[in-house]
Amino acid sequence: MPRLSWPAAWAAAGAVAGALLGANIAAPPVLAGGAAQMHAARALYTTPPHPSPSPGSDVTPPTAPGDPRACPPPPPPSGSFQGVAGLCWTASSDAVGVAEYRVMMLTADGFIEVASTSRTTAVVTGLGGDRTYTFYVVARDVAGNVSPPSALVSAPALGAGPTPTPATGDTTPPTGPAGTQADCVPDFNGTSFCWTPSTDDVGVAGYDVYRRAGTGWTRAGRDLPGTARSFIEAGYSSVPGQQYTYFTPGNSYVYFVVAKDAAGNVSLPSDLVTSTVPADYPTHSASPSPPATCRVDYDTWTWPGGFAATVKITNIGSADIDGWELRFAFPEQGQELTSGYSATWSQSGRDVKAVNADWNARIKPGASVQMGFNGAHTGANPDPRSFTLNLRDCVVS
Ligand SMILES: [Ca+2]
Ligand SMILES: [Ca+2]
Repeated sequence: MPRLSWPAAWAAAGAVAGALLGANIAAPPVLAGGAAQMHAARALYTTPPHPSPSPGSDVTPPTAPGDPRACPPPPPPSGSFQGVAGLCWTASSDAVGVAEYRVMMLTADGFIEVASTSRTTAVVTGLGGDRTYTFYVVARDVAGNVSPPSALVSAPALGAGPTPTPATGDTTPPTGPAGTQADCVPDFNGTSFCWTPSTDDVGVAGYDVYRRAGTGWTRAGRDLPGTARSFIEAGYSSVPGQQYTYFTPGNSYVYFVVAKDAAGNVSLPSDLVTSTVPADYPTHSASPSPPATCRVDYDTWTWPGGFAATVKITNIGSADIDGWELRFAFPEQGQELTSGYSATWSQSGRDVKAVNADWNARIKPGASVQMGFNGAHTGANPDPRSFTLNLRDCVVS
């Protein structure tokens, strides 16, 4: 639950906040025009940066803003709140000086900046009422170095708000994903976590996953299907010679997941979950690849212009596969996925991806799951040459 308090900080900010809220009431903002309103807030709260004695020599970012919390601003002199959330935090420290704080808000399209200020309080306006929003704060110093993100904070918007978004139809967000469990995909060279599915009055349309990065939260997984209940991210590519370097073996990474419905309502975030990349996982340069734990049987029936394919995955390893993502590439430009079954199928360029359905997520050692799809082609319909499951190579039958 967000902590509600009315700190002394508002006493200092009171005049400005009062002016801002007065302006809100005189000209009620709408969320569609929220950016303009938010810029108004930004203009009110931004002060010129402190002059730097030696610009460019400061390469150390400020510390993260501390203890972010919901704190309602003082009531407006007249009228009432209209879709307003207040935030407070404790100051960052920096050897030279903090120039500003930036407030980022979670939306269905990722985090967006909704306020910047030199104070340790912010008022975010133009929000839909009866809704709780999720934020974090970063500090920027005079030289432009940005701090790590603060903790996440969820704050309610006070007052009815001008125009809820969406304006009609489904206005109830899904429940937040619960029961996060780190490192739930066994024997995987990367990070993974699982969750208990969210529920929604209409239906969960998908999930977004965020990873904590040096200066904010990065959207690491976007529009995962509504049936998804796990997320994986690889430290190393399974393609020989193609090694990703942004993950370090043995390092831990922090994530959360949110659910979205088709109307664009976003849930509260899940609990944070910390996943660790295995420290001793063989790399391509250091040692041979580990033995494959999956086998793929790919069969097609082809006719002029079209084909039907069946795909069988067999677990030839010794551990359960719990949640999977099969990937392969069509050898020919003209090969195209048109519809699939028993998995969530998608194609990007020549790359095809199939993500497990709820009911076939788990594959016991020795067991198989079968799925398939219909496709189109423009002359030739060769089989894919290789398949990966959870980014690891499979044996091809
Ligand atoms: Ca600095
Ligand atoms: Ca809904």
